[in-house]
Amino acid sequence: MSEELEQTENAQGDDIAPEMMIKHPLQNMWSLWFYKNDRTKSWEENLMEITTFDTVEDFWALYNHIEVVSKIPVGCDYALFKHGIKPMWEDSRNKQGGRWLFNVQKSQRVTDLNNYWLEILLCMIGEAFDECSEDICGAVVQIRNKGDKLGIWTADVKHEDAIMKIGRVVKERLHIHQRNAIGYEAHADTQVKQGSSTKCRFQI
Ligand code: MGP
Repeated sequence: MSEELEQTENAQGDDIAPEMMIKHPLQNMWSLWFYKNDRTKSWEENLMEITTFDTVEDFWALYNHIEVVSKIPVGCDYALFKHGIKPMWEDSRNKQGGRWLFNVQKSQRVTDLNNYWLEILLCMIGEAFDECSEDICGAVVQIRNKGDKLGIWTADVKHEDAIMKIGRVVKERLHIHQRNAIGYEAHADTQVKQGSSTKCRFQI
């Protein structure tokens, strides 16, 4: 009986083309994080690692399963980081780094934010920055009443060439107009900022 079952399984397997059975691997393994805005907990306690994937198919399964960014509650974040890097300044692979920051007006939450976020995810998992993809740590989208934010986190503020290339590629892929400048902030500056804005190390 068990031999029959084995044969049946083999017969079924033979009918499926190999390319339909093998998932398409990504160059890196990625983890999705969610930051829940719960005032009774500390910032770090509110941060949860949801799941990890390393194939194209698993990325889409996850993306199609979770709530789109524009519908998550105000005060919450999604973050997608290379597996093993926590989406926080303190992680050893973020410590020396910073982020390109895109401020997205509230009115664009419905029209543009979901597409911007998806495009950033595809740039990262598709390694769209060529040799500079090494410098990518991850990205964060933050839903805020004062205006939503997209941050692309890179490894080292001293790697100017990689930072500039990453900024240029993202700006182009998001179709951000030339005249709308974006800034790159060092995490070290963001952490000690006074007031509402942080000085930019680079602009593009
Ligand atoms: P935020 O959530 O990045 O931005 O940081 P928000 O809510 O728009 O607030 P604003 O200050 O930028 O106007 C809010 C607060 O969360 C920070 O002031 C920190 O207290 C905490 N926080 C944010 N990050 C990214 C970190 C982090 O990486 N590590 C730690 N320890 N706290 C963080």
